[in-house]
Amino acid sequence: MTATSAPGQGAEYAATASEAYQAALRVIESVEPRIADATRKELADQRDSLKLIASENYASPAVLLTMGTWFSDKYAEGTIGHRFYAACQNVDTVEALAAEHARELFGAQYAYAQPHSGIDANLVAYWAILATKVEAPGLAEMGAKHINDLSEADWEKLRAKLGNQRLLGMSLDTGGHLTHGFRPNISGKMFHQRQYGTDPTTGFLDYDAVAASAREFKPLVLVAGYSAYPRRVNFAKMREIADEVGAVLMVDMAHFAGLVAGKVFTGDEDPVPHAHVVTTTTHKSLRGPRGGLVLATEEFAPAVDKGCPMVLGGPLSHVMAAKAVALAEARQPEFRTYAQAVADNAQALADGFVKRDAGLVTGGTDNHLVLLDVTSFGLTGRQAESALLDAGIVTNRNAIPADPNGAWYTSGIRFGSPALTTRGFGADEFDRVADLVVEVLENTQPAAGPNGPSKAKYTIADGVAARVHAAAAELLDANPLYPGLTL
Ligand code: DSN
Repeated sequence: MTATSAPGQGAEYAATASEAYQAALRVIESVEPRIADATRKELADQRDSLKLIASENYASPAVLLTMGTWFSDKYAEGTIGHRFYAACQNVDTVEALAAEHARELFGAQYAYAQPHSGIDANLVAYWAILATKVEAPGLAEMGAKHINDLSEADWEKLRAKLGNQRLLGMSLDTGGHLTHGFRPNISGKMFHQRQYGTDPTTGFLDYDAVAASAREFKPLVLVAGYSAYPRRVNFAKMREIADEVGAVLMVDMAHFAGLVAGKVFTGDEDPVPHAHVVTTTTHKSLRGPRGGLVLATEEFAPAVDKGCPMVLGGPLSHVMAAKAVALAEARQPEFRTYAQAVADNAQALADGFVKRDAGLVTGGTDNHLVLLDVTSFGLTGRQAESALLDAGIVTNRNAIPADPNGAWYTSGIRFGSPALTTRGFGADEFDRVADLVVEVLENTQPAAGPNGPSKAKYTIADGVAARVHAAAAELLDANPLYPGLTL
């Protein structure tokens, strides 16, 4: 395994993976050649572009191959050793290993590997909190042991109580996630929600303002964590706030789980010792398969363990197997080197932007992501995203705090370092990436629209996209994706 590249075990591992994929594609091709073609093209596209989407990465061949097995064919609703289907002994092995690796890696009391995605993990967490803090005491008050024993009238009372709880989370435009109480998302519908933001001057999280809002609103759930906030969070402080108002602290670490696993975030910045419940996806900086995970204290573990049937259906056993493989990789010492490089590289990218006078939300980063305010180039996020794509740079547009262009066109571009760090990029390459991004944006203009400048259309000065594409190709060729893998 190299220090920062996709974890392989040298040339033999790469050659074996290559053979495996060649064989798999021949099998697929014999049934639906267009899918084999699309699969080859996807690898080529991922190889030939600068992937800077903060929530993406490149999982190892071992992780990817683990997903393509007959575990996909097995139903296993229930939990380890307690299934609603027969013959789940091998799924039990898989799920127990995924949970064990997660507990050991993060130092958690309990881990649940079934959620199919981040939103599923958050739903399991919300309903586990409601079950523990509202349903269980409500049942006790009514003198019942199980909700099925309640009269219709009592059940309606309990349902009304479950649907009348409060959640305080970070707002979408300041970097929170839509599952943290955004009204169009179910989290904003099932809870009375209030959102906290960042300081309008600095862009940093203002803990005093969060505390003031929590004191006034008295939420059952305080959610910390982010998708587009380029700074670290002090989870010890968030726990103090939660304790003061009697709230449960839930942390969604989907974006930075790799930095927690790799011990870049420790002490007050590690959510696991401070939160009651922690959720994550497994495919972002953690570099595993696409899926979710919940960590919990013993208090919430029994309710989280009932994620199925509470919120989930049959677990994706093939993906749980791949989670176990990815978590085993993340427990290797090399993963710490990788995680530190992710943070160092994001810093190099931010420094590269700052020295080229590009405006950054909060002025920099101390995690894995950088949020560029593209109004400094006279562009919307949509125009910047498209122009960068023309030059082989894959990013996503993102709202910035109090975004004048709204959530569709936006005024920001979010960059992340996890994927290119996996390819082996270091600080010099990330500085060069900043240079290429600025070259594209400085040479892009909004096109004229019927009522003034368009928010979507743009023009790039002649030759710039091709020149940047060629320069990006040099960086990519020097840091190949899945070296040794030919299709
Ligand atoms: N789509 C993920 C992200 O990009 O942050 C989270 O939902």
